[in-house]
Amino acid sequence: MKITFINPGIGAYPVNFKLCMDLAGAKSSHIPLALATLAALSPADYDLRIFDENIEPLPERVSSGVVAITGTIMQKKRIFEIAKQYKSPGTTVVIGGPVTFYAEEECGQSADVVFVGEAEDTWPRFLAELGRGEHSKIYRQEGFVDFAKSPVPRLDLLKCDRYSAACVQVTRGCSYKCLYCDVPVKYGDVPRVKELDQVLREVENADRAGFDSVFFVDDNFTADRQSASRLLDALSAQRKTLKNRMSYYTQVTLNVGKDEAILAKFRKAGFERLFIGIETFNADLLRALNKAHNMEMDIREAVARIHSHGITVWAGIMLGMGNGDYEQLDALLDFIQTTGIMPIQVGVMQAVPGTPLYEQLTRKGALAALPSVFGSAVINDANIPSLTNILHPSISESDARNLTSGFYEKLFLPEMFAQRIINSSKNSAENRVQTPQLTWRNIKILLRATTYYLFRAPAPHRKMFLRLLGAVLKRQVVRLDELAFSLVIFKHFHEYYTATAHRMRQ
Ligand code: B12
Ligand code: SF4
Repeated sequence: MKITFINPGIGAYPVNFKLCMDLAGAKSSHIPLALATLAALSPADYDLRIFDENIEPLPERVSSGVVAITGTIMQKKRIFEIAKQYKSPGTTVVIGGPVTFYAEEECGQSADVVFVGEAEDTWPRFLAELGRGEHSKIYRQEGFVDFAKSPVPRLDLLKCDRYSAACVQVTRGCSYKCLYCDVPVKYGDVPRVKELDQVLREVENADRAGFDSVFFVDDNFTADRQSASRLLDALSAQRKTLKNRMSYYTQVTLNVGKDEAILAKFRKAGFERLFIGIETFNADLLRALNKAHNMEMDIREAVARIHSHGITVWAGIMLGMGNGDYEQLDALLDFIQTTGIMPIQVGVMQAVPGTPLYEQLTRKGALAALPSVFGSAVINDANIPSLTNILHPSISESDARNLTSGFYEKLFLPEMFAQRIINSSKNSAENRVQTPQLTWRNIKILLRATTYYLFRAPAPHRKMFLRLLGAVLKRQVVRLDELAFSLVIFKHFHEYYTATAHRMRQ
């Protein structure tokens, strides 16, 4: 049996770094882990191919028994086009992935078979049933799979040299219950953890495949602190045995700031960045979002503490949470500047079906009827129906758009960004200089970034680059590895948020 797995192409989004891949020397930032996992769940003697439209054109036609398409809600339109393109009498077209959580019916209209939820149990069952000619239309995971059953993903089927980073998933689920978040709902509120040995094997595979960077894609890496701590120790020990000097990053909660021991372990294991949903500095809002764990210590101090371990805080910030947060945008900007948070993902809050927030707002009658439940999840599409599906009595849609777009523009002004890098260095690990590893790959990235800033970038960006070089000479910036990274991603952030702000105003 031949199976063709497909990851549909997607435009620029805040954290897919599409607009700086030219500097990074890759076609796409992260591997499609779901497809490599599904391939590993398929019988080894099947003819398996993975195509990722983000790194290569898709074949015009495929002569495959099964075409299996993954994707998020943002890829929906393209998923359906591809499903249509490959539909033919001898081919079973299958759609799975996060998109099916929210668009199950639509997916069912485009595909022969739809998978909802995790597929470690359902995918092998489907293949067996297909072999007997008796498969179902919908495969739905009831409850949660035994995560120990999730196999080592087949990186050998990916064109690894076209990606910046590999992905490894250690846990699924989160025991917190932030009001707006679908992770505990979709993946469970008791974290499930993969076997430590398997995680190490997956990292080793990434190393062998030539990666020097791994994103641990857990929604909350320290959800089970004990096993996270054990894994960090094991990763530290493993580091010396790897071919490449690995740099890691993952997602955690802000209260990691009060845990000096685990921060030291993160650093020792090679973690450069931690993505943290800070969302807001407003205590009332955090409480309303059921996110009091962000206030277990002073938020500024928590950020400074993490920076002091030589680890970059990568913040998720949300707007449109009500209670007048739009009136506090200047204070929010000041918070971001003074804490020196460089990479930031800013979004407008939406009520995702299945979350406590969605239930609450439905009861209150505060949800707009939109063509897409997500409103701005399709912000890159030509017709943005609305910023969000949440109705705010205190602010009009046009005011919200103006304020949000103004905020986006200011956040990635070159002078603001440069100052943040300098501010973040103030706390960096006793001002210890950290240099990027001088591999041929990194040298090429540095050369590309330097050429870009000196000769191709707009004048204010060149000025920012020169100011930062000056700051390095004055030892105001000491994390040179992170500076190189920041200069690369700034191009993406600036272009993305400027273009989005522009579209929002239209
Ligand atoms: C890693 C990650 C990324 C990476 C890499 C994405 C990539 N290469 O695909 C980066 C950082 C680039 C990224 C970007 C974004 N992401 Co993201 N990301 C994730 C994250 C944390 C892990 C995904 C992952 O690899 N999981 C591990 C694999 C093994 O699990 P899985 O994908 O769920 O697959 C399982 C099942 O779903 C199923 N399955 C999946 N596909 C298919 C296909 C078939 C045919 C079948 C049968 C089964 C099946 O089988 C798998 C095994 O059980 C998830 C959160 C999460 N917990 O999953 C969010 C998540 C996928 N991202 C999300 C979002 C919103 C985004 C962004 C828009 C954020 C932004 N504002 O910029 C962007 C753009 C999306 C894009 N596709 O480019 C949302 C998607 C929401 C939705 N319902 O569609 C998620 C679910 C987070 C959330 N809870 O909201 N993301
Ligand atoms: S801590 Fe993060 S993953 Fe956990 S419920 Fe809150 S937002 Fe979701």
